[in-house]
Amino acid sequence: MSDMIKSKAAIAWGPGQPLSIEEVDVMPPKAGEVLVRIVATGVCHTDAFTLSGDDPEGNFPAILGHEGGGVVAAVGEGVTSVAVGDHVIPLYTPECGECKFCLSGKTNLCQKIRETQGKGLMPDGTTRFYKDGQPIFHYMGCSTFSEYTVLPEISLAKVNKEAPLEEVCLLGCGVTTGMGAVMNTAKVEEGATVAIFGLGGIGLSAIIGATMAKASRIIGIDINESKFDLARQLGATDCINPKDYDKPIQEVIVELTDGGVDYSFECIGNVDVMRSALECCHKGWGESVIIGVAGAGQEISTRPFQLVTGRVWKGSAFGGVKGRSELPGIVEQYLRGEFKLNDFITHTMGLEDINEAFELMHEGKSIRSVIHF
Ligand code: NAD
Ligand code: AHE
Ligand code: ZN
Ligand code: ZN
Repeated sequence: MSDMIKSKAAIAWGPGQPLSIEEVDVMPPKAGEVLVRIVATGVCHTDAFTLSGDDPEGNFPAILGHEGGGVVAAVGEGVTSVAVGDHVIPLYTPECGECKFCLSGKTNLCQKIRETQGKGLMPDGTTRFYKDGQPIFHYMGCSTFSEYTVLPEISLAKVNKEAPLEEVCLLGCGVTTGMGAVMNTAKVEEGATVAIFGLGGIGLSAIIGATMAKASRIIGIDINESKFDLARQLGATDCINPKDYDKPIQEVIVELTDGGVDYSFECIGNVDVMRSALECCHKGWGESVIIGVAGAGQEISTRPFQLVTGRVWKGSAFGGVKGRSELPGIVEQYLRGEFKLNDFITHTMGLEDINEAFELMHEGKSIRSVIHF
């Protein structure tokens, strides 16, 4: 394929501005790259975080979106692992299989293209998107808020065509992240006690993971009580609103759980809550996993004594999942009915209404809005 194509896309022209729906030019995929027609994409809080201007890596103008599902429309020279017509999920955490990180077996954080990806560029240092000749940046290597997007081959998981892309797009970020943080990062075991801070798409997925892991107690914490019904349906045993207490929420949880939980997860991006999440863990062994993304310049703190006395602080990106080798299997689990995705889809809309998806998120009215192209 050698011609550029026209694509409907939502452009983020600058921080804090609504997205603008425009027609962009998409250049053909170069060697090792793939053109994908996006069928559906979720809107994750990280898209809003970058749009807000808080992301130190935010580049503008850009096409945001990183929770998509699509169909391969064309392949560049040398691409062998996917073909036209394959169903794919874009990966913001690629898997090259040959970098030091991939070979370590200790992390899913492939670094092969991380530098250019963080600059909003393809691995060769250029962009495939233009508007009236002006280059538009890629985002997280995905840019799923465009009908057509170009990705490196290593940033695509090929998945079963039976799976509805309008639902499994959520496995491109939110659901995989929450479930994976519980299963892969923390490795929650049967009978463990768990606290999950923030019951959006990520926190609710962490509840699914904790339920699958047969945790004995799953405490959901949120300041928006409208999230509690679904949290309970998915397996939360307790739902707590910190605003109902006149003492720090970590003290409440420590009292409720005879000394603290075995595992906690921060799914908000609030550094004060990250501290609470660590400090509600049991002395001697409790582990707290940070999933939420905090803005530029923010830092976490606690008394080192919290760690000296055995609590562990760690983080998780994309649930520790290696996208190309593991995501297709997670799609199969979904197809076998091991977990549901439609519970999360509170709203669907066309790309022209994407700003409404951001408003619903900020108002706390949605879990996931899914954009259908
Ligand atoms: P969301 O907006 O859907 O959910 C956040 C939830 O936190 C909401 O229910 C909100 O009411 C609640 N909340 C806000 N402030 C709170 C507080 N002080 N105490 C208790 N609850 C509070 O967001 P999401 O899409 O679920 O994403 C959650 C976070 O995870 C974001 O920071 C996002 O950037 C991050 N994230 C990280 C990864 C990763 O790989 N590490 C992946 C996806 C998302
Ligand atoms: N660019 C930000 C950090 C953003 C961040 O932490 N992203 C997560 C994924 S969030 C998905 O919704 C991630 O995977 N991080 C690992 C990585 O390599 O980006 C900043 O602070 O600079
Ligand atoms: Zn995300
Ligand atoms: Zn790699």
